Amino acid sequence: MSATAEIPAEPSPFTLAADRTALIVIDMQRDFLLPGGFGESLGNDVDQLARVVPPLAALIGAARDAGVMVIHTREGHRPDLSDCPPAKLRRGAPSKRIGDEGKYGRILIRGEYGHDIVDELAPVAGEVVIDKPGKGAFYATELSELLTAAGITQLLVTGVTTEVCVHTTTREANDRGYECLVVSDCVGSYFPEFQRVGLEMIKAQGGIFGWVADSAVVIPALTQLTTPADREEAR
Ligand code: C5J
Repeated sequence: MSATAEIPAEPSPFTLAADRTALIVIDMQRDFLLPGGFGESLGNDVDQLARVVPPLAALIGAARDAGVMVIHTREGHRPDLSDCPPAKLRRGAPSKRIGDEGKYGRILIRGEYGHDIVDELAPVAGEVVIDKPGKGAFYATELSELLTAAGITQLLVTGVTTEVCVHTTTREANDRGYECLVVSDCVGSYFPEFQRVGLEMIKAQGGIFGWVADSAVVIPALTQLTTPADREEAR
């Protein structure tokens, strides 16, 4: 077993350290991804997000096999909306707002069907799920303490949407000193242009707040961190 693996990322190679890395899966929730859900009610093309699911499922599987910590997040609020700022509540299409009844229950409310993670990417026993009221995963959550306690210094960042919660979380993490590699085909935007530019922004200027690589190179690096015996043991 090797403790590190080199990923041919942009703008420069990224050295993945097995025991210091966590995979963070941001907001792969039914409300954002499923037809008829909140995301679609805002006029978005949910097919743009659906394409993230297969490569992300493979990446999560590789991280689990490598013993890399997997952390899931969900954007949402308490049923009484006490943690939802009025400015956020007022935003969006007037027909459908956070807390309103939607196709999958009350929109972005904890405990509702739509608030939970899509079946294909469901957390397994022992994986942490962080409920966050904001776009960034560090704001008003226990994420920072969790990562510090686990000795994590690198994040593989995935999920939706690229230009909103993925960017906000990556920027927050970068400012806190984490090395962030955003996995390009495992993040998604409703807007192809935002996807393209969102990824460009991360790796521009010498990697101004992160690295970018696709799962075709990240998965083999994760696999390199394990031996077949390790993988067998992890099952
Ligand atoms: C948005 C998110 N776009 N998870 N949330 O409102 O990116």
